[in-house]
Amino acid sequence: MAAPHLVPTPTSMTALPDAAFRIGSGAEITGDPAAVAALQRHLDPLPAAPSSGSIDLSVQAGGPAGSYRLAVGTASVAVTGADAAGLFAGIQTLTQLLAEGPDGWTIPAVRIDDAPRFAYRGVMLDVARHFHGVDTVKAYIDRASSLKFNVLHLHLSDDQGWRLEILSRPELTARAAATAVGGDAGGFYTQDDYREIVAYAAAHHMTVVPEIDVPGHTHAVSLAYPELSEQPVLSEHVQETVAQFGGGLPENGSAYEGMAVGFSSLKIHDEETSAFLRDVFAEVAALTPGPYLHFGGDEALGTDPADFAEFVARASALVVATGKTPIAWHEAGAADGLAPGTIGQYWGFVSPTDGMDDKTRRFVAGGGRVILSPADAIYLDMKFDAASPLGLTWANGPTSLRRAYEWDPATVIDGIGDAEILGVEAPLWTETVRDLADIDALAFPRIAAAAEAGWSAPFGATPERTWESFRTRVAALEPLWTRLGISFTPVAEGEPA
Ligand code: TNX
Repeated sequence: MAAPHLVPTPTSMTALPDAAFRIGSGAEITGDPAAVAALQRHLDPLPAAPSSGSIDLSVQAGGPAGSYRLAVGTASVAVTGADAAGLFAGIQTLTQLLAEGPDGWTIPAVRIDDAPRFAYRGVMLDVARHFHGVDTVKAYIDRASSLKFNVLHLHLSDDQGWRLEILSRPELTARAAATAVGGDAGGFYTQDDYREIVAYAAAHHMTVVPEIDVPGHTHAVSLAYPELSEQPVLSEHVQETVAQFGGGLPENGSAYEGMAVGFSSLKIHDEETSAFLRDVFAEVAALTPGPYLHFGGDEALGTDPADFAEFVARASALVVATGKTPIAWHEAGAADGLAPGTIGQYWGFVSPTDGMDDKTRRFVAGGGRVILSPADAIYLDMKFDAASPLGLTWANGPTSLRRAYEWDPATVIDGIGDAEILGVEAPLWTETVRDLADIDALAFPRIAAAAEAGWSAPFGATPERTWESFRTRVAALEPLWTRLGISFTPVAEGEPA
């Protein structure tokens, strides 16, 4: 019996010799009502056909958090989650097992025991460089949750726009949300929109992590509250980016439509800035049921290191005061005085450079853990080959599907192994990404490699955790992705021989 093709590959799977379970859209599904509805949505498009038995979806406390067992026989299907998230994960597996053959749709006879390696399995969507509306975000939640991601990090503010309504600071969306990179239309989420995203994510067992990026990446604030902003620092890097990508130099008070980074900063020492952060963090925290609030801290290139350290220490304390656990990009690890337990998000390379690993280790010394987003492996906004029409190349050139796959979270930073790693996150920055089709073309199939890094056994630890196995398994998902309307890049195209 050849084993079915699954991504992320499960902890253990036994293909059974029994005849497959036959299924049609009218199949009888019993058990947990939310799970029944979730599976029903996947079966609805199938043709009506007699099923060979019933499908039961239930929660039975016992196994590790997020785990499930799945048993498919000729006459019955049972998915048992250790909790609701585990059951939902099991349904995603079931969806991948559905296959169309000469006799209609079937599920192969199989037993699976499966549990996630890491608790935090994230995707990030930058809705600041280009705004992506509620429907696009929901579509990305559908996609990510089908691969067992359980965190959606939204990058809600940047130089090019402020994307979340803040009632106590109304000028942010009134004056700083209308445009995007390249002069494209902007947009923002009302608080109701945001609640709708949070609820949709929760129904897909995903937690929303909101990011308000400070003290840099804040040019948009200068349009709304100029008194809070320093003048742009026009470094050589900024000038080079403008020369390469266009967009003009940033000027306070005018919308920024280019792609340069690192030129903007809030005023570090002003009490007004602290009051601003207090107001913004309070509203974002109140809207967000999840435990985390990300305060950015990356690429404050024009800010004096001592000022930066003072600022991120204060920002982390202000996040703690809202009752949330702070997350920051790894640069913030340089600061003494970060709130204990602050989580660091590493975005250096698979082989760390420039002391980025030192900064990341400091979060662990402070009682926090680490999220790994190595840019030259799982930045989904990198081109997959030099000819990709979309994407950037700064992270060691194009990132092939193979490079996205061949790394392991526990070997990126010395001293940071599974115990110190909260999880893995695949960011999608959107300087070049305008709509869902662009998102799909860059994210798929590489997002599947990130899913496996977050869920499955360590790279190389099992025969399935090899490039050869993954390449076959991920290509086998293409018919499912087609059915789901995903505009993926074909595996063969993303991975030239
Ligand atoms: C670096 S990664 C950034 C973003 C850019 C991205 C483009 C990080 C924390 N900052 O501001 O959008 O590169 O790939």
